[in-house]
Amino acid sequence: MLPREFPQRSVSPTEALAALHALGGRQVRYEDGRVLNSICTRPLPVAIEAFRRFAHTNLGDNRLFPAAVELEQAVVGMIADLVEWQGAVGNLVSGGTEANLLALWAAREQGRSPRAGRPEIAAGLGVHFSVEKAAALLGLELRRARLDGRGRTDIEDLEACINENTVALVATAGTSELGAVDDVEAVAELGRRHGIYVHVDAATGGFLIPFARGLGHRYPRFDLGVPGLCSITIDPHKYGLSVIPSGCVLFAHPRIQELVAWDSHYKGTQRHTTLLGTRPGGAAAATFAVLTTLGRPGFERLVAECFARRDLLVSELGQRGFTLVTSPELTIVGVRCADPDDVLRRLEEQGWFASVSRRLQALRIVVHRHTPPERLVEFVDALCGVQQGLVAVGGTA
Ligand code: 0PR
Repeated sequence: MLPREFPQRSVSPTEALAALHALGGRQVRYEDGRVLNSICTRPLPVAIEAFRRFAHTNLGDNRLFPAAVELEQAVVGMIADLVEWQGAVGNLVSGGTEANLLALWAAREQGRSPRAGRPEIAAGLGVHFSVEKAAALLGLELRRARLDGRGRTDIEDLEACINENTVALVATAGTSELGAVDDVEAVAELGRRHGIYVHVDAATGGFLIPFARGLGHRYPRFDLGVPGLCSITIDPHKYGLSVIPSGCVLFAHPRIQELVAWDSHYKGTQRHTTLLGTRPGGAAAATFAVLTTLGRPGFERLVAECFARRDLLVSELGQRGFTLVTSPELTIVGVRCADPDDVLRRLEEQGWFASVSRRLQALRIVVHRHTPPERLVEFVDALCGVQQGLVAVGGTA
């Protein structure tokens, strides 16, 4: 147990670091290949080094750290280019939660009208819980539409959720639960028809889909050529291999971003368009380092590798008689189990970290670069062992 009183004596940096080193042993290491619940991974070494070099910089102060702010805007431009949102404006933020919050804040402001009634937003049931948090903070009612058999928002049901109070529709390009990709074009069309703001949450899919397309996979479009899209979330700290905290929000037009712009207290300091004031320049440097060292070929290799592993996992699961919730579009696999909580607990006792979808009551397995193919096969062996154990003790798994 670490001390919780304020230190009354000083220790050397070596001692402080030794204490941290000792703690490392109590955490799960991505490198062991047993983390199957996380969309995040160990950042590339170059990202960690870049973060270290810019650790003192603050994106909230453009006068002191113009280079960090330039790095931020370069990265925003690169990400906009990647998802074909050229000309969009945006910021690096703390993650998907802040990005979704900013987007829905802008939507609420844009949708303000003298109409009576509490403002509402509508999204599919697969929407990330960060949207629930944003709705709670912004005083928005969240209406949820059914999903189709593949975990995508049912567009007819989404339209049925729209009423005169609706200020935004949220489409997800890669749900955290199943990696499902909504028909964003259809959601944008609803937005246009009803005059409603459309936000795309590509926190998880943003760094997968553009490269997977390059490998021949097909997904719905969510580029700016789709009329009606207003903002998008894409997180470098997920499949972008950057450090935590690195999220990104883009707005289709500066006038939308203006809705969440605040004058600084100080003359000569930029207007803030993020929730946080003091923001890590280290994150901008780290993401810059990752995007430039990997480039499109590096990311395509990575995504090809993750997809090949996913296919291996799916085939191993199929051979052992497991049923999938649906065939995965990205790197998240849902597996039907009679008692997924028990399965999860038993797997965890053996050092495997998967997760359980609360809504689907299914085991959720995330494939990432830190889990090599042989580990995935071992994992399926462990899963079989656990299932057989449950049946042997009279369970119905
Ligand atoms: N939108 C989507 C589609 C997401 O998948 C997530 C996070 C967010 C928004 C929110 O992003 P931040 O967490 O960056 O604010 N998805 C992961 C999830 O809930 C977050 C995560 C990552 C959880 C690693 C655990 C973990 O080990 O599954």
